[in-house]
Amino acid sequence: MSDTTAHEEPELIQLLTPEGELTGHPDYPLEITADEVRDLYRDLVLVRRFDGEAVSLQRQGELGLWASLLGQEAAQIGSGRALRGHDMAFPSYREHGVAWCRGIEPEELLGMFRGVTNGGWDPHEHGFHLYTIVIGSQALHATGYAMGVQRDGALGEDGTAVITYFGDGATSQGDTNEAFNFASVNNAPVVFFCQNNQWAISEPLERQARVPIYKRASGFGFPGVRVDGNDVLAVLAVTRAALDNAREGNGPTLVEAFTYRMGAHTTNDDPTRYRNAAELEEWKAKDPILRVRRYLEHNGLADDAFFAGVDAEADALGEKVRTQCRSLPDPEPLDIFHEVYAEPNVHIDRQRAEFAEYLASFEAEGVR
Ligand SMILES: Cc1ncc(C[n+]2csc(CCOP(=O)(O)OP(=O)(O)O)c2C)c(N)n1
Ligand SMILES: [Mg+2]
Repeated sequence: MSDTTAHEEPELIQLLTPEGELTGHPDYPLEITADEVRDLYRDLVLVRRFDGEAVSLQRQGELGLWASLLGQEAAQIGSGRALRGHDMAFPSYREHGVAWCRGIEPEELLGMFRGVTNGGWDPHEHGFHLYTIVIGSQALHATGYAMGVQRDGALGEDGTAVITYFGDGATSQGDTNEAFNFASVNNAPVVFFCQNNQWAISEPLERQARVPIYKRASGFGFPGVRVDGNDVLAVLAVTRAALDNAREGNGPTLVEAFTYRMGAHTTNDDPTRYRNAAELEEWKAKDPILRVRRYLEHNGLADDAFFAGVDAEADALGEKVRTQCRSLPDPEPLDIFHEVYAEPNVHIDRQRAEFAEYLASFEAEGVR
C-alpha cells in the first residue's frame, strides 16, 4: 500500500513496540479494551506452552514430527482472533495458534503428527481446513472456496471472508502465484496471509524474492501490506481490515507478517547448521509475548496474580496435552480406507478386502 521504492526500507505497520509502548497507526485504528489485551496475552502464552510440550513429546517418541510455531505466536493469534465465526481459514502445517483460535482441541492437532489420523477435525465445524503439507496448494483451495462464497452471494458487511496461510518459501511456488492471479481477476474475498519467518527450511528469504514479499501483490493488481508479525495488536488490526475488505466485496489483500522462526523448521531439522546464532538473539529482543507483558505491566493493566494465573493455566494445559497425547487410540489398520471418497467406491472396496485378507493371513499363522 505504501509507495516505497526498492531503495527505501518498506513500511512496517506496528502498533506496539518491542518495549511495550502503544504507538498506534493512523491507517489502522484499533479500539481494544484491557480485558481483550489480557486475553490475547493469555492466548500467546498458552499456545507457546502447547507448542513447547509438542516438541518435547516428539523428543520422547510420542509424535513422529512437530513443526514448531515458536516466535510466530503473535502472527497467528492476531490473525486468528481477527476471524469471525463463519469465516474460513486454509492453513499450512504450522498454524497451531490459529487452530487454537478456531476451537481445535490440542489433541486433535497432535493426532496427525502422531500418525493416528488422516485429518483430525471437521473443517466445516471450525471454519478451519485440514493442515496442508504440499507447499502453496492451500492458496488455491482458499481462492476456489472464496469464489464459491462470492457465487453463493455470501458477501456484505456480515458476509464470509476467507484467509489462507503460507510461508515466505511458498511465495516461490506456482500454486501461490496462480492463486494470486485467480483471486485478483475474480475479485475473490480472500486474504493471503504470508508468515515471512525469514526461512524456508535452510533457504533464507533472499532466495525467494528480490522485492519485499508484500510488493508482489501490486503486480497481480491487489493491495499488499507488511505488518510487524511479532506485534499481536498490529496483526489483529491489519488482518481485520483485510478481512472486512474481502467480505465487503473489495477483493484480495496480501498481508506479509514480518516475523521469525525461532525454532527449527521441524523436529527433523537442525538450524545451527545453516544460520547464525546472532540472528536468533536479535529476534529474541522482539519477542511477541514479552512486548504485550511489558505493555500490561507498564500501564498497570495486569498484576502479578494475573501473570501467575496464566502461568498456572499453562502448566495445567501442558499436563493435559501430555496425558491426552499418550492416550490417543491407535487406529484399526483398515481405517485407512475410510474417508478416501465420500461415496462407496469399488476400487477402494477391493483394496480393503485384499488388505483384510493379507492381515488375516498373519493371524492364521499366529504371527501377529
Ligand atoms: C510442493 C512442495 N515442495 C516441497 C516441499 C518440502 N517442504 C516442506 S516445508 C518447505 C519449506 C517451506 O517454507 P515456507 O513456505 O517459508 O514455510 P515455513 O516452513 O517457513 O513456515 C519445503 C520446501 C513440500 N512440502 N511441498
Ligand atoms: Mg518460512
